[in-house]
Amino acid sequence: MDLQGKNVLVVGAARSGQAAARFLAARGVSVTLTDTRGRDDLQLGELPGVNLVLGGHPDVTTGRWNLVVVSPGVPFGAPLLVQARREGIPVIGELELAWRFVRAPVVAVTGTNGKTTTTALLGEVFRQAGFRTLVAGNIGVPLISEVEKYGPDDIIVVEASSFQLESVREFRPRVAVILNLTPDHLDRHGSMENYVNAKAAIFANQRPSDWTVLNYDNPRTAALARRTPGTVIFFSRRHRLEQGVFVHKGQILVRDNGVETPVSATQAIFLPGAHNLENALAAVAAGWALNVGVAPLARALAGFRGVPHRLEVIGQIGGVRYVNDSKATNPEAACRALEAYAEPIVLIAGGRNKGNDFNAFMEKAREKVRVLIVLGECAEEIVRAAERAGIRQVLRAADLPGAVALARNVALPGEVVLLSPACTSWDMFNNYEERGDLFRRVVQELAREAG
Ligand code: UMA
Repeated sequence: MDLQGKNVLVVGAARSGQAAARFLAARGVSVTLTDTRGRDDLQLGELPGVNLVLGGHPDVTTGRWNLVVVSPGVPFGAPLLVQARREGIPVIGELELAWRFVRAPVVAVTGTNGKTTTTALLGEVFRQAGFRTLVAGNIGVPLISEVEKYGPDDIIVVEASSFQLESVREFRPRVAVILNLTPDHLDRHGSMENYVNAKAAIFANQRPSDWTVLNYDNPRTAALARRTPGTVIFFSRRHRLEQGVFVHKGQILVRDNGVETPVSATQAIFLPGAHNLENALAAVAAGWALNVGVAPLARALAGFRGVPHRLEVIGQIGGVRYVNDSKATNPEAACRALEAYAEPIVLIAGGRNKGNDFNAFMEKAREKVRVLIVLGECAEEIVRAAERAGIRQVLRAADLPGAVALARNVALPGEVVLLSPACTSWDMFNNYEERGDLFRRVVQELAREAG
């Protein structure tokens, strides 16, 4: 991508925007970083050679700008971007910018839930297979910040969100993985169709020599087999496939051109829950596509301990297990967390609703949850769904430390206190990591007090 002599406007000065601006400035490109938020509300790092326009955006109708690079959190329909496109200025996302500088084969992972776990697990698979491996993207490391350090003999595993995929153009992973598709981010995408289309961009530029890994058990995902130009590898937890990766008699098997290869016993997978089995099947399919071999796959499945904020066990206090699932920012993810435990649960949920319905979540909670503690902007919406589902024990907390204190009071030995909010953190925190970190700190403090 020739950027010499170009004026580039980078929109959004959080992690992605700062990384993109730094990358461009280091290459001598004239770059301006802009954010609606002011300096005091941003955590700006060193930005040598970057012009800043903060507390609002510059005029894009002056003819000055040749390219706009947008952060994932900026809606594609934001007035500034609409105007830029009207002016004929190309608008691309940080992921697409990074793509133009990629030299390593890319495995990209998307889906409504399980992206982060599967991305991290695949990182482990390729490391076990001896590859220098970068794990980046929505998982928290903007791809642009590391992309140039990896060459053709290495591997890049990218977690790609619908926000990032909405603004790609030429992005073409060697392997594209779509784990599942259920309603999410509808406040931003407007409809399920738009959301699915954003996700489908992950394979839009693929060719038959590339691979598309799809969940056979999830109808919306399986249907994408008809749309991808890549070669499909299905995975299934429920069906014995003619071709693909599946579970049979407690074994993960790959069936490829009529030959069945056992990879691992499902019991050997460390992470709990049916959803993690699906993540494991997807990782096996992606690893298989790139010929990593059975041994590294099996080692990765047995050794991988999960990622922070995803069913992360913080500790035990008085026989009660405390689990941080702050990354569950939608009801579907929170339902999967509930399903992962046989013990009665004290659930902490609530935050900002992304346009989701809580009824099915509360139906599931009625089976699993003994006490529900709600907090955040949509607390009352959850309470109403809980009432409809017939959940009796509902408590309200003013904030997260208050919710943990309530949970400590009501939880009985043998139970699980689970933070699985089903909502984004954006009403009270900058991101789910901050929310999960606070939960961890508060629980650890309680554990110290308890001796
Ligand atoms: N802004 C403007 N103008 C606007 C709108 C927003 O200037 O019109 C500004 C905001 O004030 C903000 C910035 O634009 O400062 C947007 O930043 P961002 O939200 O993109 O934050 P980053 O730190 O760059 O984080 C992003 C991803 N965030 C989102 O998609 C919301 C991170 O995913 C990702 O880890 C990171 O890039 C690195 O790739 C987080 C996330 O919540 C984990 N993702 C969603 C999810 O997983 O459900 C999609």
